Amino acid sequence: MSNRLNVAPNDLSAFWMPFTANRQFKKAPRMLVGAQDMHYVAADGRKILDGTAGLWCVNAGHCRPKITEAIREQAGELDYAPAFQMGHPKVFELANRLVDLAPDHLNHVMFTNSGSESVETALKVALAYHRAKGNGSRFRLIGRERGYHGVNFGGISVGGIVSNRKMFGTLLTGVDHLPHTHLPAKNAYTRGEPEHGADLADELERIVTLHDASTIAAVIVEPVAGSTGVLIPPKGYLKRLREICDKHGILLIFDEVITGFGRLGTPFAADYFDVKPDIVTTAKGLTNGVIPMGAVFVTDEIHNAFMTGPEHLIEFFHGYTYSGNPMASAAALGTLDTYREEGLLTRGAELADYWADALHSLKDTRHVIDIRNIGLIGAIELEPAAGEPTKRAFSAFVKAFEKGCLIRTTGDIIALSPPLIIEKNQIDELIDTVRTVLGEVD
Ligand code: PXG
Repeated sequence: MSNRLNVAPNDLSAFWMPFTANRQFKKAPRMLVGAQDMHYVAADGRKILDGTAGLWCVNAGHCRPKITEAIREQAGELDYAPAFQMGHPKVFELANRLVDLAPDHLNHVMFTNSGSESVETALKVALAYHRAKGNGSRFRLIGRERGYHGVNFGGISVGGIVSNRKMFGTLLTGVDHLPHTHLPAKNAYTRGEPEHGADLADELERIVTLHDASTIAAVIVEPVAGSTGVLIPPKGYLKRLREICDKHGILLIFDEVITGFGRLGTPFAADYFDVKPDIVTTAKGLTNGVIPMGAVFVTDEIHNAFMTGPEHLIEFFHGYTYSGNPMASAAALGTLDTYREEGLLTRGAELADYWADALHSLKDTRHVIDIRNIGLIGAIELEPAAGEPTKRAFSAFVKAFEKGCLIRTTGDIIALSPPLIIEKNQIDELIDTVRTVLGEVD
């Protein structure tokens, strides 16, 4: 570890931190100064067990050698190549590797720099696809209550988390929302996919009846809703959505920014649920979180709809300066190598039962009102403190950090999503810490 370990910045006010209680943080900062495998190192030198894979992204664990080396080499070889009208070999190699890994029907990929950009890209592809096919009247985008699709305008429009939307005016027009699938009265403490709620997919029929199918371009959902506090789709729900979309010529977009790259014990959630989305958005685990990058997968049908007209013309007016840039491409290739060599994209399936047992052992712990799990994702929902929603979970988060574990909270829900390299004794440590912390918070 470097000798910078104990050096704390002396002024914290300049940096307006994202999605952070800035004033609370700056009074008692939680600084991370190092990381290796399953652990962070805090500024006071303590090792912190990472129960959240950073922000759901460090799937292979921290500072993995293949990834570090790939970045180091790339930085000295080709730093940047223009993304438009020029190419470099690694981005093509990456695209090939990714479509090999993705479900069979997804054969083309575009690159972005974040999950939010992947979502904007997917929504724009959906609209433009219909227009290219002569169906320009399909302009509506359907999201879902409690959905999280990043923070850009398209994403918050189809998203369904009120605090992410309410400050920002009219958003996109022509958007409607499916109901969320959280049915605690019927499904509390379910292991894996809940029994009740597949019929909520039929709400799409109601939306189609209201707006007419000829106005609807796409439906976007997270296969497992993450940020809102882990809502696992009821059995049969996603297949039903697919059927209704097919019936009405509507594209189905899976936002796999969290579920992509092994989180459920399969490479993608589309594999886990055996559903074929038309478009899949990813980011996070694509580069193990090390360098920002996202990827959007599409079918041949969508891709080929654009490959018309004179060949010297740009087919799709969209892209970013850093789309598929060499450093991110190298990081992604190093990440895919690491996943493959260590079998990480299916390791979640091997650990899923142990993980589920450990989580559900918290059932009778103080404050707990529901526990949910799938793959290597877990959620522990707490009874909110009277009159002070979110405070109890936030206190648990702060206390867990003091006790050497990084957990994540959203509202009064603790969400856990450790790196896929976690060992069973570390699962025990994480869950025991949560148990202790819940015994201590008011
Ligand atoms: N879609 C989904 C499904 C996501 O989970 C994004 C899009 C946006 O990705 P970017 O890279 O633009 O942040 C996300 C991001 C949390 C948490 O703790 C979740 C996300 C980001 C930060 C925190 O739940 N998801």
